[in-house]
Amino acid sequence: MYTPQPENKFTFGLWTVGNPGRDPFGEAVRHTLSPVEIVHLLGEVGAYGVNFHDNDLVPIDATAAQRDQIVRDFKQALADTGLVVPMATTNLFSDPAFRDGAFTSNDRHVRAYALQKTMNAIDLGVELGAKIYVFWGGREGTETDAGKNPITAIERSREAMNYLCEYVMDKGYDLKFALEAKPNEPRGDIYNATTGNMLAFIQTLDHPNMVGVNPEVAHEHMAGLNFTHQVAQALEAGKLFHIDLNDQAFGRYDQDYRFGSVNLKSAFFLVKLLADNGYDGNLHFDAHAYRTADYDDVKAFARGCMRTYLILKEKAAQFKADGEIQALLAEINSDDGELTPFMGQYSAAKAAALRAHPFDRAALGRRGQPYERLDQLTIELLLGVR
Ligand code: GCO
Ligand code: MN
Ligand code: MN
Repeated sequence: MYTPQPENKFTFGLWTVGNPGRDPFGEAVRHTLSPVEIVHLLGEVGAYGVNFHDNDLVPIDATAAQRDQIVRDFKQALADTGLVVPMATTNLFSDPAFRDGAFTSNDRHVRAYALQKTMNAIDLGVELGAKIYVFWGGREGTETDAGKNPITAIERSREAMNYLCEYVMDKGYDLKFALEAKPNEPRGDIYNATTGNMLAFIQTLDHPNMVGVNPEVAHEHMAGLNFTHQVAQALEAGKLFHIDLNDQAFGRYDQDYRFGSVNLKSAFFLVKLLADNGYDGNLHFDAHAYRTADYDDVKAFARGCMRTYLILKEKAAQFKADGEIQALLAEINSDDGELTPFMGQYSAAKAAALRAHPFDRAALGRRGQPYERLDQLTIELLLGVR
């Protein structure tokens, strides 16, 4: 049953299952896997695709000849396993050069280097088949606002995005950008902290149609937000180009847990939203196995992400087919149609009719909604007793 299929478009980054378990308090606990080994591991667990930062694949100091050899080996691993590369991205946060950000750095040389590095990384991603290019501004932020002007930061971000959109057009690449927000970590504060910020920012770009968002569960939870609502706004705007799935307890450090492992109910509403609205993009698990895991347990982690998604998808279908739940929803949304003619598209005549309509405000306030019953049915469905 819950076996991942290519059409599910489940993907993992090289940096996810390949994470050796280093954290700010301790060293790596797992040996480092090569990109080729990671592709084989992902093939074994049934993933559809593998994503990477430029330097997950090609070390930052590699020579041109080393790069070509690495890319050849990687392509061979893709051919051997049937995996594809749907998304690529740039590491603009690990190297010390980016300690004060990349596109928003106060140092023009760093900003220019970030553009150069990204153009190279775009070429690499496109060569391997990527159609989506993610921008996560890991170090685009501050610890103190004394040193950086937040308005200048917005202007610099816009200049970089416009430049890179033009680069993609100039090269004739079939590539879209997906901007990923995060409120903090590794910086004290990161600019464009939420998906909502990103959606507003995109509309100010020269080529807004090329640019959408890549919301991540953990990032919106770190900001204390309802992830499903953030994703709904992106979907409604036609801007959900990619999604990063993982899990995260509210109020904690950046945890990157297995999808659905902490907030099962919100994970259900997310999967339901994506299913109900026909999202057919990649489902990328940007998560890490517990530091206690060995590579067998890492495989269990990866399988668990996909399995939970598929189980929740089945639960969403069950929700739709559940007579009692649907009857309650029909009751909740019942409408006698009486006021339809006064609403929708404005006209002076409608407004006049609406203003003349007598409302029984007290009666409106007496009407309750059976949300307790509906929510309990949802919980019982999730607990498997319906
Ligand atoms: C994080 C981010 C990253 C990005 C990745 C792709 O919290 O570190 O989620 O994993 O998604 O850099 O751009
Ligand atoms: Mn993250
Ligand atoms: Mn992410």
